[in-house]
Amino acid sequence: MAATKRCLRMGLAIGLCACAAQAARGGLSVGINFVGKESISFSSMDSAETAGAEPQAFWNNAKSGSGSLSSLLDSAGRLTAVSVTWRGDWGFLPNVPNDPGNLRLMRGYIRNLGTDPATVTLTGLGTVFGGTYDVLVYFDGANQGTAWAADYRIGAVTLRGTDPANTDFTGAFIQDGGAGGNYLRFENLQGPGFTLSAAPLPGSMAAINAVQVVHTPEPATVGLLGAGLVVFRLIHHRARRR
Ligand SMILES: [Ca+2]
Repeated sequence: MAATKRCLRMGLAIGLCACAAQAARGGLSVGINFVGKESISFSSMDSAETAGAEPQAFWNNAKSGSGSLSSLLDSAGRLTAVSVTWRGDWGFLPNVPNDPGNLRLMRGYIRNLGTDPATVTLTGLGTVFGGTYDVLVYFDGANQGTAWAADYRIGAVTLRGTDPANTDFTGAFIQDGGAGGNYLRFENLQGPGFTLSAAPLPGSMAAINAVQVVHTPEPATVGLLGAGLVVFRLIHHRARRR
């Protein structure tokens, strides 16, 4: 009987550790800052600069119009198995000051390459994010007096992003729910990787200033962790009374 209880407690403890590890990934993210043409944007970020609608440090700087990076850093500064490849046009700047943090994040960007959409492909996410994750796509182009509208697509999900006329980023992140803004959020994605494409509507351009992958704990995991803690406390309480 005592051995059975010991096994039960050990099993619970192992389960709790697994749940806690999963929950601890909440808040973990991987961010890519598109610098564009560095010789005109000078917008590479230092690792200590915190930025984003989900604030994080250790942004990975993606320079030039096309390229790839491997072993991206996560928001805790650890090397990961995540890689990124991107392709787009470059050399443009919105009217955003080159100040540390959010402003610098939103300064350089890539955009559609002629009639080709801009594309960003991430791989290796399974080892970092395990379960589900959200993808935040930041956009602010040098559109001046013309609103730019573009379709941003990941898999079967397409979100419309509109950079309003005469509007450049001044420090406030605005999620575009249909009325314009400067970032979009793809929710509850799964799998080891994805390709984001950004295609402009006629007369527009499609900018990508940054991409951020944010781990989201599955609701079942959070519930299981809570229930597990209650059971663990009950068993512990009973054991102390005996
Ligand atoms: Ca703009």
